[in-house]
Amino acid sequence: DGSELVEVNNYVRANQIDPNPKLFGIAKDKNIIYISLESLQNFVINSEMNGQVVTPFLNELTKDKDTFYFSNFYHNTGLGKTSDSEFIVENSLYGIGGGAVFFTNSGNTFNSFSEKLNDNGYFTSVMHANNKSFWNRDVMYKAMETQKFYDVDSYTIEEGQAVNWGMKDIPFFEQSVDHMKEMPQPFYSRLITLTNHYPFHLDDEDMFIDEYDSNSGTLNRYFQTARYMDESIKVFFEKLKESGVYDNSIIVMYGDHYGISENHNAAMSQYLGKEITPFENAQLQRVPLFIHIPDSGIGKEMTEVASQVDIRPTVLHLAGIDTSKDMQLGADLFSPDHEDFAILRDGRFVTEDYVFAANTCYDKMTGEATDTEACEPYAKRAQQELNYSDQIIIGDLLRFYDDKTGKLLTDGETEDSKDQ
Ligand code: GP9
Ligand code: MN
Repeated sequence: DGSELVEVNNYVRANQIDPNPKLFGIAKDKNIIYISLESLQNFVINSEMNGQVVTPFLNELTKDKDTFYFSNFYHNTGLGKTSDSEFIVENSLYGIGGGAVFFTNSGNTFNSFSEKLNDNGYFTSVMHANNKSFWNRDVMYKAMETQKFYDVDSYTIEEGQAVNWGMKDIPFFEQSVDHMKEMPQPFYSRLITLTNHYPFHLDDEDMFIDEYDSNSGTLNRYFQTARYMDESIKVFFEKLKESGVYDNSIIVMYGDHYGISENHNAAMSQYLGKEITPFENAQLQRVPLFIHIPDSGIGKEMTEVASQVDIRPTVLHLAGIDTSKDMQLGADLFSPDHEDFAILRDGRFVTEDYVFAANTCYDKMTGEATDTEACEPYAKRAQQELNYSDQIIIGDLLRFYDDKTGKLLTDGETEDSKDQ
């Protein structure tokens, strides 16, 4: 009957922090473009592989005056992979533990990012050149009130423009900009890339660097597809500038989840020149986050520990949209009060000083196991937060929450019954 929501609400309100007043509304009424960077892990950023730069364009952005680059940013995804990352950035909740929330809870009530933007005059969409029902996207997007899904049928795939899972990212981005030119503004669109996906195959003409030389073909090819992704983003920025849409937009790009699993630890260890301990594996769950605000001149590298649940409040605040009544578990990354804390879906977590993995508390500076007690208070909170997220989703608790007023509807009313 919604009474579980009382405790969840108390937790959310107790952890709520104020936005940074200097940045609140800095991107008001601008288009918001999200780019989901398929399988892109942070270890390739500002790195070389056998003397070859892997992500030259993104590397420039890490130093760009209009770009915030978050270098200690973690994904929160579980079995739902890309779809989990979509769920997380839309709702600032975690996916569910044992499956993909896009399949298990697509009938729920949500107070999504898209819904908030709709309410603030935005046209909202997702662009992804795959079958619309993959990951149950068509159904879930309706539940999250995304107004349009530009799926594979919105793209023309010419001879030579598909590889691996489908349409190559470069033509995908080119055609996506053409769609953007037709959209009512301001718009929010989430572009989901595809080429840098396991098993990381490319046509010869798209290989801009050589393969790596480990015993893992997967890791060897990953550097090449990551390099291709970098090129595709460069093309996207160029096209967007030509179209005129760029000047009135902000661009938020994030890695969706890891690309290289633990099955490739030996090869990873060869590349990184160190053993892949549980500590290192947790650190490999970092994905890049870029927030690009054209002509702002305020960009810099941000080193706070953060994760995907933080994107929703951060971007809404940049757009000047209040989230103080929202049932969200992330926090504004620009708030002076943002806490260094990232919770992974499997219960691992990272703080300013510690990494907790394989039931071991690691000292972050040394990577050595330390006293478990140091991690204990955080471990409780990590479990609690994941539990609250699960409760909200499994109990479909947002039915009982009026996000306009912050009122809990615990007496038999629901969001739907109220509107009738
Ligand atoms: C499929 C794409 C890849 O449409 O988003 O999904 P993933 O396997 O990464 O979850
Ligand atoms: Mn993915």
